[in-house]
Amino acid sequence: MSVYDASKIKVLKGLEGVRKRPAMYIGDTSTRGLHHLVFEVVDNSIDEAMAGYCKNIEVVINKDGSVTVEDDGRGIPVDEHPVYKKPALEIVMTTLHAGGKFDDKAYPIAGGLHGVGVSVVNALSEFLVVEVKRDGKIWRQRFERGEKKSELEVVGEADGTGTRITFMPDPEIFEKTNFSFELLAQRLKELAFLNPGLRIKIRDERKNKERTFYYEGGIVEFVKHLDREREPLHPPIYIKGERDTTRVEVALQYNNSYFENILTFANNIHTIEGGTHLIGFKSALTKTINEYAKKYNLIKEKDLTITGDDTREGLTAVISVKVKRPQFEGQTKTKLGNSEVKGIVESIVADGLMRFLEENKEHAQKIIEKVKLAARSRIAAKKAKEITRRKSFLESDALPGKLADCTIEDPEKAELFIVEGDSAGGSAKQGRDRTFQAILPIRGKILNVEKAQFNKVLSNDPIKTIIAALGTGIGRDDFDADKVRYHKIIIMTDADVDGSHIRTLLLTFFYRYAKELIERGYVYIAQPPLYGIKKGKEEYYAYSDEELEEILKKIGKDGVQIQRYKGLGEMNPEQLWRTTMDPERRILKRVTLQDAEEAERIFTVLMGEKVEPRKEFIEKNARFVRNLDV
Ligand code: 0RA
Repeated sequence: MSVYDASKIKVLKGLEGVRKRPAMYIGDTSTRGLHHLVFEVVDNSIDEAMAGYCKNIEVVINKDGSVTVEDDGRGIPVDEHPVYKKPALEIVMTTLHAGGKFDDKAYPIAGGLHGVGVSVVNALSEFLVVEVKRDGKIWRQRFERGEKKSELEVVGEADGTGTRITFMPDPEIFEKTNFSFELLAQRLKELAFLNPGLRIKIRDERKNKERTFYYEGGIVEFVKHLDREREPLHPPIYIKGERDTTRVEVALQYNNSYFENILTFANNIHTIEGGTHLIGFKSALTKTINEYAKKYNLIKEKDLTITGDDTREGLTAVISVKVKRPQFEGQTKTKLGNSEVKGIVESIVADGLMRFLEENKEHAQKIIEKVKLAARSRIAAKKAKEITRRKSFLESDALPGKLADCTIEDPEKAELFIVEGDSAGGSAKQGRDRTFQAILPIRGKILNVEKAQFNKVLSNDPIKTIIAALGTGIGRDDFDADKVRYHKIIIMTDADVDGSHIRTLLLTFFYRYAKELIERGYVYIAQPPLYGIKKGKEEYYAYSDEELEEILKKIGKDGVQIQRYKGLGEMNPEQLWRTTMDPERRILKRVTLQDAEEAERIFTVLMGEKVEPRKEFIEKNARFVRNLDV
């Protein structure tokens, strides 16, 4: 057997493995995995940008549902590989873990599921066409399900260089193959913030939609963007440094809210679980602020100490590190593990921050006032609690009157439906299986916890009832996830703009005050149907417009009655049970930390004073929640 044959067999085996166990390579085969295909290709273009060769990336969702990613990088090499005797491009497309670059990448994007290589995208595509502009020519090659369908050939003349990859996700692999503009745009925007000067375009040929992301100012603009609806206390602080082969960039800004919002990235990957870069940052912040305050005798009270938490109240920050050999750990492989990074970030941030404070005394003054305020209210809250001592109703065992509890007491089997409005609550109470399903109707305005102080949160009726029903208590010192009375907490709201608004408010509450319940996977969103379809005695339910089309195709349009459900109240108890509550038939979307974080981010805009962006955002948000993935 020749070398060529031998390698070919090995290659096919590799890509067959990808098709047999796609989840091992892209996480899952749902919406998330599907979109991962695009990011996988884009990551390669980003690598070109980080190496200084690429200025433009364009992502197009084509009319036929395929996606094209084009960049103006160097182009995948087309010359023949000396050992394998085939074009390098073919090897890149058909060899697992060939990654892309043969040379040692300076800062490889290798986080979690990233960096598995374009060959994985190739394996999972019904077809994939790659076009390369290099050496004055346009080269092209086609593959189907990872197999070569044409030889690499010259198809034209080119000026400039670049790579264009078009692929159609394989419906044999993916549950759904329709791409979401919003989902792609969100990540591309993030990448544009993280790579200043890089222009990233996304176009949706299906609906003539287009957006361009380009940020000269990088993460400083990112921080401004995150705080765009808040009141900043000073202009963003930018710190940059490099040690050994680790590059560190931080932008931070205090605003007049009470929450911390720190986003961390390692090699462009959003490290949701944090890691050593975050630890180093926090430690530098606590240390430097205390040092500065002490040096200038800014704390007059004897017993006022500034804790780490105090230094992060109202702080928005973006931390971006580039690490030569990144180690990603944690459940979702989004936690940076490299131990050397902690000290590097710590010393770079401490130096940079101290210099800023020294050179900007007025801003420093505001920051110190802010953290002192945080420290004082923390101490005051603790004292107040010690004085009253009595158990507040939140910690007592009394359940709220509105709660229709279930009979089962085992939290693992118990479900809590949080339902908006009394009428839907009534239907849910009648339709439920009372052995394991509890119903909590909520009425009244749910507070936007993002803008409220803790005591305000505690006096908001809907939130009080929810905390009491959950049984967890609330607050930094009192919340205890182990006490939760239900392992499925299901948010059930109308499928309209108001419903999505309420859902966002609830998600924000959970994100800020009961994060651990989300992390444990206890929080869900119910999916009521959008349409009820009747033909004679037969009843059907459609959960999306596509599904409605499918059903109509199947049953025909004659004599069909279609009802568009605007609210849960339009369904009778039996219908609500059948479509939305029955574990055998319902669809539940599990809320992930990312989803909640996104809801929280959406928030500042939702609640903003400007009416237009708010309207637009409610609409977008409605779509976002619909796209939530299990
Ligand atoms: C291998 C080697 C080089 C670049 C690439 C792959 C490359 C891959 C992709 C995938 C999408 N866009 C891409 N752009 C480049 C280095 C080429 C050289 O040294 O000239």
